[in-house]
Amino acid sequence: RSDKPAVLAVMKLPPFYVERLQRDFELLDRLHVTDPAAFSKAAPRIRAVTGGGESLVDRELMARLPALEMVSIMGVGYDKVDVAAAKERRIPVTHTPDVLNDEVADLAIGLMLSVARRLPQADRFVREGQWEQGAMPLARKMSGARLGIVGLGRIGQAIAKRAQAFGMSIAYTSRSRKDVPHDFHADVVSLASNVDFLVVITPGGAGTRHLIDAKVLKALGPQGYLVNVSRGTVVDEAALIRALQDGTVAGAALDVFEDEPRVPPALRALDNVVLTPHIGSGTVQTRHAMAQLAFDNLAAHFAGRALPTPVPECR
Ligand code: 8YV
Repeated sequence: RSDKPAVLAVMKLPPFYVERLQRDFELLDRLHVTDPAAFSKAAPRIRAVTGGGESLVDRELMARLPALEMVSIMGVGYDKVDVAAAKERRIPVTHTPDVLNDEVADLAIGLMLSVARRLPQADRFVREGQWEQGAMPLARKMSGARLGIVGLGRIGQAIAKRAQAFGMSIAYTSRSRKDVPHDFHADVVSLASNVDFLVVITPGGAGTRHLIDAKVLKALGPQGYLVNVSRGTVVDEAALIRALQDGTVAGAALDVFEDEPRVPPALRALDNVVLTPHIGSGTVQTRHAMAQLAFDNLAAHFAGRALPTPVPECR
């Protein structure tokens, strides 16, 4: 047993984050699920928890950690962290905003191009020798099309900046109007009615659950594309599958799903979708930057310094 502060990892962390943590902390790697007996023994001395953007850190887990002082999330989303429960015990929660803005925005643009120009299908078309039977059917243009962004936060604004370079018109809906040169829509149905691409980049959680539902998809229409790089919970997945099957919308590109890593077979069977496994921030450079920032938050707390990036509710 070391005299370093004990930190519980609640998800499988990347090796470079594990290595950095182990220099300064006693890292207990998912002990709460791998070894309940050892976890019960160690729980009274666990002083911090760290995990990813989809990690569950609920009231029940926190109640088992009487010495818990802080939660450091390696991700910008923290919708499965019970921040209210943490605040009741004056336990700060930190996350890793900004370092991944460009990465997620790049993927959103890549997904828009992929679903409109059918890039995965084109790749398969060549690989499967279908080209020998004739040309691929025509796709749809992205440059100059109308983009609607649901959630114009830091990542949403990075997406808008990229889309402007593609000559796209930009409209958005957000909790509040922003000081930006883009058309604001008070609700998502109004936005969906007036765009060709609807890109979802809101936070997850109860407040946005099924924000994109059958009504929104109908408004988006048979030449519209849905792109989701936020959280799977923001989209009513069953309604989306029906809309894709019956042509209510032209297609969808999804990086997040309601029950990751399980993706409904009906969705995986569709030809008018592009599916990626929650890789929004998934590059070496960006995940290293996220790990460094998650570590810096832990180090700051235990050194008694101001936290670099507390979540908005803990500022
Ligand atoms: C995950 C994400 O955090 O940043 C987020 O909110 O969704 C991802 O970047 C990723 O699994 C790294 O933990």
